[in-house]
Amino acid sequence: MLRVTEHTDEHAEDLPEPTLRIRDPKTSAVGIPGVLRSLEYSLREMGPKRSLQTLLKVNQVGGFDCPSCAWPDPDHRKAAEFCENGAKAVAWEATRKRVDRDFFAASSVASLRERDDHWLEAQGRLTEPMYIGPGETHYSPISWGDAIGLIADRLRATDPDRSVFYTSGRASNEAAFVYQLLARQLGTNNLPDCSNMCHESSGTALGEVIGIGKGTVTYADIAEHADLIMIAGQNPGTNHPRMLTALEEAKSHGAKIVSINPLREAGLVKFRNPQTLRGVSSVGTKLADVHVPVKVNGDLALFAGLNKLLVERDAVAHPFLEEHTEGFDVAAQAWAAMEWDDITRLSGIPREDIESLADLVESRERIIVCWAMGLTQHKNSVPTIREIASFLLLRGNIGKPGAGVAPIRGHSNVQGDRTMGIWEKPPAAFLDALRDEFGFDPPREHGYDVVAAIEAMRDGAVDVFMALGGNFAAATPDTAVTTAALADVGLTVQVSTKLNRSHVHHGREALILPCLGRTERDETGGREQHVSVEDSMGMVHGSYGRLLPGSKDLRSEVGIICALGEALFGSDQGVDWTGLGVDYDRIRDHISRVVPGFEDFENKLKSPNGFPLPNGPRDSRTFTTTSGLARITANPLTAVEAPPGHLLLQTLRSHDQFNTTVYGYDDRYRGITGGRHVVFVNPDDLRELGIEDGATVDIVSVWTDGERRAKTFRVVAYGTPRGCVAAYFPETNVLVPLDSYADGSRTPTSKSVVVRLEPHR
Ligand SMILES: Nc1nc2c(c(=O)[nH]1)N[C@H]1C(S)=C(S)[C@@H](COP(=O)(O)OP(=O)(O)OC[C@H]3O[C@@H](n4cnc5c(=O)[nH]c(N)nc54)[C@H](O)[C@@H]3O)O[C@H]1N2
Ligand SMILES: Nc1nc2c(c(=O)[nH]1)N[C@H]1C(S)=C(S)[C@@H](COP(=O)(O)OP(=O)(O)OC[C@H]3O[C@@H](n4cnc5c(=O)[nH]c(N)nc54)[C@H](O)[C@@H]3O)O[C@H]1N2
Ligand SMILES: [Mo]
Repeated sequence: MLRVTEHTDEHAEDLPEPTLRIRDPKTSAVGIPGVLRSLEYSLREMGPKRSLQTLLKVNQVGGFDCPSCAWPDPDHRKAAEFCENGAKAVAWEATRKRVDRDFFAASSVASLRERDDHWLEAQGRLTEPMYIGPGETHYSPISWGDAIGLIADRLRATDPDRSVFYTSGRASNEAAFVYQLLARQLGTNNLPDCSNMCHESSGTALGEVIGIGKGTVTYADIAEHADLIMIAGQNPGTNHPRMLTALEEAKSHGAKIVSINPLREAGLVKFRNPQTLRGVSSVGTKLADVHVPVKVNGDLALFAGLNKLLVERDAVAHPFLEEHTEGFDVAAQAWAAMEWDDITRLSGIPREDIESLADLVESRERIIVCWAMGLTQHKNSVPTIREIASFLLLRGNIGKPGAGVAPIRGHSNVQGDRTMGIWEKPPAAFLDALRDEFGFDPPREHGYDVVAAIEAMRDGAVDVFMALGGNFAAATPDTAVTTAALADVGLTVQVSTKLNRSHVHHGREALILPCLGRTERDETGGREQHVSVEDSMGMVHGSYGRLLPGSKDLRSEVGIICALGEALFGSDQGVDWTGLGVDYDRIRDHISRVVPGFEDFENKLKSPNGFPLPNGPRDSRTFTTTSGLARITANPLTAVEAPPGHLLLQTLRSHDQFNTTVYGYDDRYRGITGGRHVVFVNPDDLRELGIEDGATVDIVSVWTDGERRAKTFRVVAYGTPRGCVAAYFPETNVLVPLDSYADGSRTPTSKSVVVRLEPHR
C-alpha cells in the first residue's frame, strides 16, 4: 500500500493568473511577433531611453554578456546580437521597479509566501541588505557591516562541513573563483550548484568516455562545417534562440537537421530570422528536415538502435576506432544481442524509421549531436549520453571540423563556474594548484551536491546555507521537503538581484544581500571593474557592465565574498582578501596560475572575441581517460515505463520564463496565454482515461514513499507521444521525489516523473 504524504503545491489554489486561453501551437518561431515582444518587455520595465542604451550593449565587444543563456557569440556580430528572451532577461534586471525597506515593512513573509513566482520577482530589484531573526514576521534593514559580521560569526561557530555554499550559473568567473576559495579556506567542499540539476549527466558521461566533461565543437563547427546536426531533448526556439541563426546558416551550407523530441517545438519546425528580410516576411527557413517523435526517456533505445545498425552494416570508421578507441568488440556484441522489440517499444520509433535515420547518418561525413535537459534529467541519463558518444565515435565524428558532442549549456556562465572550481567533487590537481598558490591545505573529502545538501538540511546537519544567486527553494525537487529543510537551517543567506521564493522559505535567521547584475557598472574599490565568462563552446570573454546600478547600496558579488573572506580570515593567512576585493585583476592573476588554459589571462581577455580554452578531443583527438583512448560503450536498454493508468511527465520551460524567473503567463509557441497551470496530454490517452480536453485535474506523482500532488491543472490535448505528458516547472517541482535522481550524476529526474491525472475536486 502506498502511504499518502502531504506534499502539495500550496500556491496552486486561488491563482492570481489572468484568464487561461488555449490556441493551436505555432509552426514557426520569432519573426515580427518576437521582435515586438522583446520591445514590449523592454519598454515596460526600462522605458525607451534605457531600453535602447541597454539592448545595444548586449553581447557586443566592450558590452556585457547577455545574462540569459550560454549560447556563444559569432565572430561577426550584428548590431543587435540578442534574442527576444535575452531582451526579456536584460529588461527584467534593468527594470526601474524597486523592492525597498518600505516594501518589506508592509509585507510579512507569510503574505509573500501566498504570492506566485511571477509576482515576487515582478516587484523589482532588491535595494539594501535585509535581515529576519527567529520568530520575526518581517524582514528589516541591516547594514552591510553587520550582515557580513553575522555570517562570519555563524560560520566560525560551527564545523565547516555544517555549512553549504550554493552557486547559480550566472556568477562570473571572478566571483566563482573567490567563492570556492572562501569555502575551501574555511575547510569544506560543500559547493553544490545548479549544474547538479542541469548538465551534470553530460559532464559525468563525457568525462568517462572522452576524458573531458565538456562539448567538443565550436560555433563555426555548427554554423559552417557540419553536414548533419541532430538536436535531441532541447528546445532552442525558446531556450537558445540565437542558436536558430547558426542552424539557419548551417542549412545554407547544406547541412541537414534532425530534431529528436517528443514535442514538435516551433523553433525547430520553421524559423523566421528577424535579422534577414526573408525572416521578417513570412517565408522563414524550414530548419528540421526530420522530426523523430521519440517517447520521453526513449533516447537511449533510439541511439542504441542506430549503433546496432551501423555496426551490422559495417558502416563504422575502422582506422579511427583502432587508433583512438577501446571497447568496440565488446560493445558490438552487446548491440548485436539487443532485441528490436525492446528498441522500438522503449523509443516509440518504428524500426523502418530508425533504418532511414541510419541511412541519413551513413550519407553524412560530419555529424554533431546537440542536447540539453530532455536528455540529462532521467534516471538513465549518463548511459544515454555515453550511447550518444559511442554513436559519434563509431564513425569518427569527434575531433574533426563540423563534428562532435554539443551539450548546450543553460545559464550564461554555468560552464565557467565549473572551470573555476565550483564543484563538490574537485579534481585533486585543482586542489594541489590551490594549495601551491595560497599556501593552505584545501579539504580533500567530497562535499554535498544539491540532493545531498537538501538531505543534510532535512536531517539537521546544516547550520549555514549561503547561495550565490539562484532560487534554491523553487529550482530544486520535492518542494515541500526542500522548503521544510531550509526552515531547519540556522542561517540562510541569499545573494540576489530580485525577490524570490528562497527569500520567503528561509532559515531560523536569514539575510538577503542585494547585488549588482551583469548589466550594471561595477565600481568596486573606486575603479571600473570587469568580469569574464565562458560560453557553451569553451570561449572565454570579458563582460563590462554599463548601466547605473539599481541602488547605491548594491555591492558586487566579488565585493560581498571578499568582505566575508576578510571578516573570517583577515588578509594575511595566504589570501589577500582586501586586495582581491578592490582589484579583480588580482583575482585573474591567481586564476592564471591555478586554472589550466588561463595562462596570461588578463592579456588574452583583451582580444575582442575572447579566447578558446584547450580541448583535447576537439583539438588533437587527445582523450585523457585512464587508458588515453576514447571508450566505446553499449549501454543496457532501459527506460522508465509508466504502469497502466499512469503517464510519464516531463517538466519543462514555457517561452515566458528563465528557470524560476517567470516573466509572464504566455507560452506563445505552444498556444498558451494567460496561465501556467496546464498539462499537455495526447488526445488518445485522454480518450482512454475518460478525461476531457479542458478538464481541470490534479497531477499526482507516485513514488516508493507515497504520493505527491500538484493541484488544479487544465488539460490541453497536444501532440505528444502516447503515455507522455508535459507541464511547466517550477510549479511541478512538488512532484519530483528528492531521492529520484540519475544514476552516476545524481541529477533529479525532472523529465521522467510517473504520474496519474485525477479530476480536481
Ligand atoms: N528563455 C530561456 N532560456 C533559457 C532558460 C530558460 O528557462 N528560459 N534556461 C536555461 C537553462 S539553465 C537551461 S539548462 C537551458 C534548458 O534548455 P532546454 O533543455 O531546451 O529546456 P526545457 O524546457 O527543459 O526543454 C527540454 C526539451 O526537451 C524535450 N524533452 C523532454 N523529455 C525528453 C526526452 O526524454 N527525450 C528527448 N529527446 N526530448 C525530451 C522537451 O520536449 C523540450 O523540448 O536553457 C537555458 N536558456
Ligand atoms: N522540475 C524541474 N526543475 C528544474 C529544471 C527542470 O527542467 N525541471 N531545470 C533545472 C536547471 S537546468 C537549472 S540550471 C536550475 C536553475 O536553478 P537556479 O540557478 O537556482 O535558479 P534561477 O531560476 O536561474 O535563479 C533565479 C534567481 O537568480 C537571482 N539572480 C539573477 N541574476 C543574478 C545575478 O546576476 N547575481 C545573483 N547573485 N543573483 C541573480 C535572482 O534573484 C533570481 O530570482 O533549475 C533546475 N530545476
Ligand atoms: Mo540549467
